[in-house]
Amino acid sequence: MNLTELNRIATAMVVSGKGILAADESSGTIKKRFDAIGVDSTEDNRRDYREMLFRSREAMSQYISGVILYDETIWQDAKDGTPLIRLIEQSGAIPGIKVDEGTQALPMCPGELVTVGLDKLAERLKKYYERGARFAKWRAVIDIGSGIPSMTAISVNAHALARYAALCQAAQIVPIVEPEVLMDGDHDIDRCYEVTTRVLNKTFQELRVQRVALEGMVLKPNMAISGKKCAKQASVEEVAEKTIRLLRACVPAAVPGIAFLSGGQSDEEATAHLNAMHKLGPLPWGLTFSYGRALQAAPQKAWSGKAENVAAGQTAFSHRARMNGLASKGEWQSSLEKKAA
Ligand code: 5MM
Repeated sequence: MNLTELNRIATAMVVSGKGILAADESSGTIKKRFDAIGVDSTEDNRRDYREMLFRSREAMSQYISGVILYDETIWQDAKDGTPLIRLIEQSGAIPGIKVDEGTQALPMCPGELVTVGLDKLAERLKKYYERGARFAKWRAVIDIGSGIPSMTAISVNAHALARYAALCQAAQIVPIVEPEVLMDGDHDIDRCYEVTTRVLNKTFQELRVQRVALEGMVLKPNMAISGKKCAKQASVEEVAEKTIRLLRACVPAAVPGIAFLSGGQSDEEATAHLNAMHKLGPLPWGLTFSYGRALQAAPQKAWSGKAENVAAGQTAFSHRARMNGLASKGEWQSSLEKKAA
């Protein structure tokens, strides 16, 4: 393992002013997204959509540091025969790959999930590296509800995340470690804070036990935020203050960077929260976005599966990427959204 090189890549992934495009929707998830805009989820449509994003010159070269791909996409060619992964490299962004194989029910723990995909992972990572992937992603899902999460669910998911991260580093690939505490419930921000603290502490304990080099990884956490169904929604300032307090307590400064998931926040909320956190610096790590929905909802709608809408889709993507790029420096203002509307 060349730790200097892993650290160089991890640092580039979280460079100020840029962030990560999470375009790694599995077949089931992209179908849901396409259903919402009335587009059939065919291989060609998935290719056309992602090609539109990766050919967005302004967004990709100025505001996107890396792209997380799904297995299908990393082997797919653009319409003109150029591999999609080469489009990403040509823009100056770093290609990455989702390597988990989704979730399964966790035995003995009703309602809880464990992420799978460790079998043969070493072989798969070798192939992805040869294809050009320089980082990977594995997402654990922790739900908050009555009597959950159990310590069992937190432990087995942390263990799997650390197993994955160690295998990545041995294959010279930077692991994005994503323990996502869902924001779907009716819990308040303090419950999210408490559960996320337990999840991050256990995750870093496992990473240490399994000898993962913290200097060669990126953390992708949720923010400390109210559940979507909670009657009392925390303000932007409270989310920023509690998230930074939580991360300072749980994430060692050796970690080069943190790139948030958006988790179901609206586009503008996700941007405003990241921006507000940068008002609370200086911070010991790079702090940016690794958004899926909060970067792609607008371009998906603008594109709607029509070739004549490609330019509109790219404009919408570039706008969201620029807004989040500014937020990653604490330079975003809501008036910039209105001007563009
Ligand atoms: C893009 O969505 C990713 C893949 O999800 P599935 O495996 O369920 O299809 C997801 O892991 C994503 O990378 C993160 O959750 C961040 O996305 P959001 O939409 O929460 O920003």
